[in-house]
Amino acid sequence: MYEQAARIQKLSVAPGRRILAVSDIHGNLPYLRALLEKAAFGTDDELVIAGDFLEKGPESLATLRYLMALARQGNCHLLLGNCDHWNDVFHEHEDSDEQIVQYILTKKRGLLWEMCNTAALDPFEVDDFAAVKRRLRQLYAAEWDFLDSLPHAIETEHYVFVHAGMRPDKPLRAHTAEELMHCDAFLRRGWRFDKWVIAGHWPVMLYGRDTVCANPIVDRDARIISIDGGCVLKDDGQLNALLIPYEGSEDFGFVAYDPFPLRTVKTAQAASERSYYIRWGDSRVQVLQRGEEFSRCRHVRTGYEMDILTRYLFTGEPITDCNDCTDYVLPLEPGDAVSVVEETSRGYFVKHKGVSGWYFGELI
Ligand SMILES: [Mn+2]
Repeated sequence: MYEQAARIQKLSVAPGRRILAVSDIHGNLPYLRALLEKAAFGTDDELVIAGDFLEKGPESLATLRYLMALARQGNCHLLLGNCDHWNDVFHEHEDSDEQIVQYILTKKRGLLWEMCNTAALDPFEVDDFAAVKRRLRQLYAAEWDFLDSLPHAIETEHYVFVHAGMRPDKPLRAHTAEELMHCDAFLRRGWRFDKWVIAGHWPVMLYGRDTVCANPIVDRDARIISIDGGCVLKDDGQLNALLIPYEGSEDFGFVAYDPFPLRTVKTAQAASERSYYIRWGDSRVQVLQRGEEFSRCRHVRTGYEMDILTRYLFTGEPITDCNDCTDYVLPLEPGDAVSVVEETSRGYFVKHKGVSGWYFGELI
């Protein structure tokens, strides 16, 4: 379904206008609103939404409509990610229907689920999904037309914005949609570019080794900027806006939003000498001792042992997968601001400047 040639949109940015890039909102409208407010997004800025604004989170339809309204103002530009390609699915013939129905019924969220609910169509009663598709196409014509109009990449004079990545060995316009939307671990491929490539899709913390950091990664050798802060997908995730002061600038900054309450560190704490980050895709652990609040676990692949919040374990089995977690103890000074992700009987799991870890002292 993605074998089609990628649609590329050229964007010319007037001198002096700031560019903001946000990716992977995943239906989290409150984060998006708060982030744009924090970044003081206004009519003098250009905003690029680098795909995956839909699915996984709670408000795909409202997020889509909010972005449609911003786009009508003329300074918000969206491109499609792998979670936003529903329109292409709609144009496919019926072989894909069964998959779509399965997706809706197992996830019970996402754009189609919300559209069905809003239109009082019961997706559980579906036996003629082709008819449901026709009905949704009629009822939400404006939304589908808007999605239909979106490109897979946006190119300015100095930057290429894509959802997941691109190849260095061919021009942007020679890519398929699939190549731009499904390039996993883009930063790990050893590719370098002439123009800066700004991409989401792969939560940036997955590039970390033993610690968890949600801030954008600017790789100046590769000329790649990875911006997905793990919004919706990670318990301690955030929504990032990359800030480019003007077209051609390499003075990249960012603002990030997460909803966790801010507190102040009272007592200093040194960093742990070792730590590990158990993450999605490599999260199989053996439960050595299951406790009420924490369980002692051994990461199966590496043998690393740590205590994990018991509710982070996916099942009650002795071998199970778990939420992303770390035992890293953050280096902190009195007066440091931290946001509190988890409050436990042992201490706080916090974020400090985008880095997640434990704090066992007192907070003000
Ligand atoms: Mn994606």
